[in-house]
Amino acid sequence: MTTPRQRYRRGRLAAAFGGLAAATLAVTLAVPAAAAASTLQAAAAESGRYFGTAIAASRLNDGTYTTIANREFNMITAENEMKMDAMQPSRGQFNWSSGDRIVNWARQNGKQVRGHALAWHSQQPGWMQNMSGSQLRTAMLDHVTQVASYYRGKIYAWDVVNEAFADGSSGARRDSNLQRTGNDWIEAAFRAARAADPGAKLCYNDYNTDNWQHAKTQAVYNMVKDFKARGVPIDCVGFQAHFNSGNPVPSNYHTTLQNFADLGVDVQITELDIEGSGSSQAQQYQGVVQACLSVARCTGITVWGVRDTDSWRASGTPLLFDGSGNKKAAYTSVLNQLNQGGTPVPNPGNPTQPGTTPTPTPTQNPGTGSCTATYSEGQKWNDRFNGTVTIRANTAISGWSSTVTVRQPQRIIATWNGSPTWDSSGNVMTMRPSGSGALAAGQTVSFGFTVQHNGDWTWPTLTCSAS
Ligand code: G2I
Repeated sequence: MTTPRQRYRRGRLAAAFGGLAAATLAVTLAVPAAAAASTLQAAAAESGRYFGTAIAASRLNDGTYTTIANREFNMITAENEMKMDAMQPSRGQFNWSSGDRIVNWARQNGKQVRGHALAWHSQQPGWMQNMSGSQLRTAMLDHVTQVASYYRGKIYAWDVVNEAFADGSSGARRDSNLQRTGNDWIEAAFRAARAADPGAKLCYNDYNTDNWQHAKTQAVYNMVKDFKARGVPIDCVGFQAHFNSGNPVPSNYHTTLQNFADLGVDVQITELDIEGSGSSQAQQYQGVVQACLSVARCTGITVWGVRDTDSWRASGTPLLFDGSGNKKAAYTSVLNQLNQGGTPVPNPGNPTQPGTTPTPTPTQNPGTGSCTATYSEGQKWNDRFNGTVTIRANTAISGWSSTVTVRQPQRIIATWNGSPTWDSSGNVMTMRPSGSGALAAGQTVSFGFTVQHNGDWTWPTLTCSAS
């Protein structure tokens, strides 16, 4: 009898040693399973998933809070600081300070960031609440572009649009000033976000979309299906997962997550909290974790706060730590369930569909450039991946240089087919041709590198500059 965790580890070993003889494989099967992980992030990482929390900038001075957050979580969402009203309090005047505090804290501690949220009917600054029509549409798209551009390269996934569907049985869009600008406002927001930060996964995020039978769930599903069919750039769907006795975890939760994943998007549990206490709360948490672990494209879980007292609904004691920072029964059930392992996430962190040939992402040309750098994925291992950059001369050029920027905690550990130099941070490699860089118009040349990813599978960002 094997546990799912052991089966998972064997799968990874078998994959890692694929191609070797069965006799060798038999030896690898004898390797004992590692001890259970002791933190949420480490346990989730065993199957390629992240475990995150919402963070409030105002609590970053609280040592108990930051100690727990740093130890247990590796994905951070700003609870309020990156919403529209916080980011652009006056039209055209952006206030990055609180958002930056959270993003910087996350990055300094080796964590990734979910951006929340670019466009939402709620938490709009006053000046936007009073707008309508094409003026509002333009202002919304400008906001999406500015914010996603500012944080470009630092965001694992953006909640591009939040809560755009109505509750109840209508299956309709929620009425809002944004909706009244035209039904295509959502796809317009996604296109603007993709253009601004091509490396971030782009999510639609909502609540009350957990039960597969509900009209709202079906309506969101149909929108995502339509977006995928028409090529609207959507990579993921966020399930907020705010549960209580009136809105319990549905028994068909796994079905919901799997059906969305089958559309070709990642699914993420983005704002999990469950009101209650003791073993009943613990069991419900376990059920949610189990549902995510059983869906290959459920890439991670975020809880909506650290301690009960940090919660937006503190009286419901909905989180994993009590007000003193002690682990609750719910914490233990989540950790144990994560330690059972799950269906491994294919290509964690990668915005393209697993198993498909990745479409190279053209970089923005830096001004004078008459060359273009495109990235394509190479082989992947547990701890590292290879990438290839193809330089294409758009006109005849006499030389080129290309920067490859990885983000902490990633590190480039090997390169080939070029002469690299490095900036002081070690994150930016500038590659130049080893010999002559002259290329005829339309000619291409490639170089490659290995990234030790340390849990972050985001593609590097590229530039190309010609001489
Ligand atoms: O309502 C729960 C969540 C539902 N999904 C979207 C999330 O963005 C939302 O989060 C909550 C925050 O947890 C609250 O903290 O969103 C609320 C509204 O944006 C947040 O509440 C706000 C209060 O409305 C403000 O009065 C307060 O100044 O929190 C602010 C900071 O404490």
